[in-house]
Amino acid sequence: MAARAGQVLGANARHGDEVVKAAPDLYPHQWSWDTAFIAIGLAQLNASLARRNLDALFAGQWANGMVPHIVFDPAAEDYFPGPDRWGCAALSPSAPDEPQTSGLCQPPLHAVAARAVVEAARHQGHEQLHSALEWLQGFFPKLMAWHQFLADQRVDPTSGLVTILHGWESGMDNSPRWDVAYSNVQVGRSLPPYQRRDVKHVADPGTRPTDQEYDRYLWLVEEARQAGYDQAILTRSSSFRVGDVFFTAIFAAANEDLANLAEQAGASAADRLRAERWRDEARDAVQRQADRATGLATDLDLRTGQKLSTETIAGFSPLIAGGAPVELRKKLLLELLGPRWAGYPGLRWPVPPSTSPASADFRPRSYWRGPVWPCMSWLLGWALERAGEHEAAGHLRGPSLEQLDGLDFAEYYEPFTGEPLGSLRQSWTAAVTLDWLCSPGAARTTAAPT
Ligand code: 2M8
Repeated sequence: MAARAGQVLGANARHGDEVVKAAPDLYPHQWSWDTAFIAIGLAQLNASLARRNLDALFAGQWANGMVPHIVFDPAAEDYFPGPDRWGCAALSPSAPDEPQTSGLCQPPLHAVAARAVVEAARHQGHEQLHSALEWLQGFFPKLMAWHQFLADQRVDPTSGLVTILHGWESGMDNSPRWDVAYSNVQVGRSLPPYQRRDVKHVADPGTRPTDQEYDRYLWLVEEARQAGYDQAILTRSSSFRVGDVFFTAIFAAANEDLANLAEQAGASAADRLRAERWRDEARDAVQRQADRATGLATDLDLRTGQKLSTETIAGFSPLIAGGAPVELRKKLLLELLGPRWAGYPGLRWPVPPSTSPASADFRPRSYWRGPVWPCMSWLLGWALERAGEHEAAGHLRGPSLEQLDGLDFAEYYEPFTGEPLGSLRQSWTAAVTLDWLCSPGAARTTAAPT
């Protein structure tokens, strides 16, 4: 299985520079948080390749520190919206001319990836570790600039949550988390016409977002263009402004790793303290969103002040953020493995779907509205390992590896039938498989199926 996962990443790599695109056809460019997952998986095979992928993504970092959600491959044209529709370099003084990028960002998992790369190198001998630490000296300031961008431009001063300006920034594009916020987005008449390309790359277009949803997605791109991608304007006036609890949790987790990397990177004590402060503030913000009874955390519509209570996998954000009090962790574990989530009757494998099947919002085949995403099962398992919850992490790893045993490495899976959906041979699915199978921590959890 590990060999096949490695082959998927190899086949998805661009010739010459070995930069891995998110998927063979559907996503022919580098995506931001996909690249972090990819680097985590690649670190088990080839740490220098993992580093090169992070470097290629950060070649697209904006002058204001933002790491864009897509870095475009000029040779790959079959994705919409492409660089022309975004027009970033022409509209924003912060955007690089080369490589061309999108004008949004995604959850900042990159410091987690950087730490994974350094730790993997530590197990691969003295020379590997030396190269990894040398690389870290150059990469660490880029991570600092990225986190500083989020702290300065995106953290909402009242709630402490990270503001997102588009569902695409959450990484969970059409999740029911955003239904209320999107219902307030009025598509303007000036929306230029467009043709979707995503629907022709999947077996069942019904598993992708609807045309109505896409109109709103493209309208928000239009608003961002009109604001010249100016963060101050957009965080004041965009028709979609949400405090994203899951993004904030990843920011907290990434700051933990950033702080841990500071010394090895030769950074100042002040940098480490800054990362620790961002971590603590983000953790507090996430915990304040937790429901008293279940522990599940909610998003916040910053335009209206409305709490966005939906039963999605993002509810487990306090586990991802780390540092949750034992009581809260216990409640969330009961939920996660209980009958509304991984223990829901009739699931093909006992792993948490993206939306609880017990919720009225649940759609078993529709993208982020219900299917199981292996990358999310991995992220939860990773967070549980880090919290010392090895047994619970094993409950996610074992069934996930059974799910992946079909070797489709699908983007997402129908929770009851186990049908692979979306793109097959998706890079981040292959990457998390590699980590589950090969990382030194993997031996600790339950044995993989044969
Ligand atoms: C999906 O999002 C892109 C837009 O960014 C799309 O649907 O075209 C999401 O699953 C996102 O989380 C992911 O990073 C991206 C590439 O895998 O695909």
